[in-house]
Amino acid sequence: MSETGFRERVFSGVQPSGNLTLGNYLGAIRRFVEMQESGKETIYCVVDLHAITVWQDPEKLDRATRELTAGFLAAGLDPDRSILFNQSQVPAHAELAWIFNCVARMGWLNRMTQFKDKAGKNRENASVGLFVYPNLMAADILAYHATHVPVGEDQKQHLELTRDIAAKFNHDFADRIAALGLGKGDEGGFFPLPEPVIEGAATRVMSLRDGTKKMSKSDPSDMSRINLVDSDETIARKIRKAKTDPEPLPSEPAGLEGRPEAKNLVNILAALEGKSPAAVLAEHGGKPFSAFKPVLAEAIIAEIGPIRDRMAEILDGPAEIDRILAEGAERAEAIAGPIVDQVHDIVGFVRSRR
Ligand code: AQP
Repeated sequence: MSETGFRERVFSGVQPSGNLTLGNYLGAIRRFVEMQESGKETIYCVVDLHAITVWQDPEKLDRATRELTAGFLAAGLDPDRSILFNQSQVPAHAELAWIFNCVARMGWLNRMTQFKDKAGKNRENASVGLFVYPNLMAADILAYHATHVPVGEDQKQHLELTRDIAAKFNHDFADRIAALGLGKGDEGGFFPLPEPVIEGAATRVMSLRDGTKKMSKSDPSDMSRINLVDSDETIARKIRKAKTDPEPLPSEPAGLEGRPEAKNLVNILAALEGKSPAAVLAEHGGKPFSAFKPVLAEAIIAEIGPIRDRMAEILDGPAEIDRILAEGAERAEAIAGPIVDQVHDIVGFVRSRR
C-alpha cells in the first residue's frame, strides 16, 4: 500500500502499430520487465484501441497484436507474474474514456504536443480519436487505480494530463465520493495521481537518420530505427549507416552538446550496458565513429538477437498467445470492472442490472 492509501500498482501499454523498436524496448518494455521484480502488481496492455487512432489495416492489426504480445513475452514479461492483455477485450477502458472526455477540457488537449506532431499539417483530417487519445490513456491507467506508469519521455505530457483528469474528477465529485465512502488516503480522492517512471539513459531514443526526431515504429524510413525483428546483419548495417558527424567522440558528456546523433548513439550504448553516458565516454572518448559503431552494433545484437529468436518461437503458437491474452483480460476485467462500476455510482448513473 502506498502512502496515498492506494495499493501500489503498475500499468503501461504499447500500441500494436508496427514492429517494436529499440526505442520501445529501452524506453518502456525493458522497464516493464524490471518492474516485475518491484513487488508491485504489474499490468501491461497491448493498446489496440489507441492504434486505430490512425488507420490500421484490419488484416494486419490482429497479427501486430500477437507479435507485440510475443515481444512482451520474449523480452521477459511473465503472464504468471504480470497481467498481459489487449485493451479491446476489456470494455472498462472505452467506457471510462467516455466519462473522461467529459472531464478533460478542450484547452488541455489543445496543448498536447503529440497530437500536433502526429496530425501535422493535416489537422482537419486527423481522427477525433487521435485528439482524445490522452483521455483514453488516462482511462487505461485510472481504471486500475494504477500508481506507477513506466513510459518513455515522449509520454510525460500525457501522464501530466492523466493526473489533471484524476484531480479534476476527485474535485468535481468530492462530495459524492465522500457520501458513498469511496475516498482513499489523506486527500480522500477516488483516483490516485499516478507517478510517471521515466528513468535510465534511453528514455528518448532518437532516429538513426535524424538525431532530433524520436525513433518511431511508424517512421516511413526503416533505416531510422532498429526493429526487434531485425536480423544481426540488418542491425549492423543500420548502425554502420546511422547518421553521425565527422568529429571523434568527446571524452565527457558536455562535448555531446549540439551533436544529437552522437549523443543518441552514446545513450543507447549506456542503456544497453547499464552505465552512465559519462562512463561510456570515459571508455570510448577520442574514438572515431568507425571504431565506436561496431561496438554499439555488437551490444545491440547481443541484447536484441535472443529476444528476436524467442519471439519467432512464440509466434509459432498463436493459440497460446490468444490464451494468455484471454486469461489476462479476465484478470484485468476483475480489477477494472468494479472500479468503473463505482465511477458510475459517483457520476450518478442508474445501475439497476447489478
Ligand atoms: N524513441 C523512443 N524512446 C524511448 N521510449 C519510446 N517509446 C516510444 N518510442 C520511444 C515508449 O514506448 C512506449 C510505447 O509507445 P507506443 O507504442 O504507445 O507509442 P509511441 O510513443 O507513439 O511510440 P512509437 O514507436 O512512436 O509508435 P507510433 O509510431 O505508432 O506512434 C511508450 O512508453 C513510449 O514512451
